Amino acid sequence: MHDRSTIRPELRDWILTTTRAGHGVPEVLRLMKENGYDPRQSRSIVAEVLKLPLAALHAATTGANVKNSDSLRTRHPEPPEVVIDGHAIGISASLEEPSLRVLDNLLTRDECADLIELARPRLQRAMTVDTEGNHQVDHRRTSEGMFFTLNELPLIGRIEKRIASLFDVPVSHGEGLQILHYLPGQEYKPHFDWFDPAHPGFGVITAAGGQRIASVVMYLNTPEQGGGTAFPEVGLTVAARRGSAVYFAYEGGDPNSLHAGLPVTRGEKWIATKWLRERPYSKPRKS
Ligand SMILES: O=C(O)CCC(=O)C(=O)O
Repeated sequence: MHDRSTIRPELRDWILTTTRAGHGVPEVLRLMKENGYDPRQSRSIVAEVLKLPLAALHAATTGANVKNSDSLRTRHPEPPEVVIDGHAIGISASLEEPSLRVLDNLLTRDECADLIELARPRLQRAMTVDTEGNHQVDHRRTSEGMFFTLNELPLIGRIEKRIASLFDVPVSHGEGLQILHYLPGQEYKPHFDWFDPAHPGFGVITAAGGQRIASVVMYLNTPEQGGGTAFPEVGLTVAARRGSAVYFAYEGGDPNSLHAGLPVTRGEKWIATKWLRERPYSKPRKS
């Protein structure tokens, strides 16, 4: 990912002036290459300056089929309440850019408690995925976590089916449910959940399931203080409340989907995260 703070102001101005003068992105990239810029880095810089989805820009300039999800756009529930299998889920807030919904009562109190107790003995330092597709310890992510496999237990299968019905994305497109536990001071600094097509490991990370298209962060408890999920590009912080969740979609790599797990300042925080892919990620073990 390109760090926006490192883009020189003169370069930013030149990109804006050149595109406003009618030159297309491929022309801008060609000129940058002529001036010694690495093409991958240029794509990332241009996407950042023009606020373009990086994946779409990558496809437009390389012909790569990085986004194959037109037939699978996540559908967002619009009414204030949706009932799935007798379970009523409220929608208390929504945004369009990024596509974001705050959902109340996605999980019951018992489901939250059971997920925590099932995960507790299996917790390990949470990792991130590096540019080669390997899992790594990362100072930006200081919580502990674990993964359930798809449909590992009836409880997991039930939650996965609920999410699939709510967003109209098949269960098989989901990664295994991840549980994270944060203690005071622990956090997950701002990041994107989608994978940058400019990174060398993109092919490896997306070989199964393709690109990530949406995330559902479910809060399993209410921290005493802190621990919300912040979306700094749109000035929104979603409070962590037991049973509620924030869903956000970023098909095409929406820069507004930048988000962070804010530090817990008192108490602890437990979440369950489901990442959805554009294609089947794995087959459920049981039906
Ligand atoms: O802890 C949170 O609120 C956000 C977690 C998160 O961003 C993630 O797991 O990708």
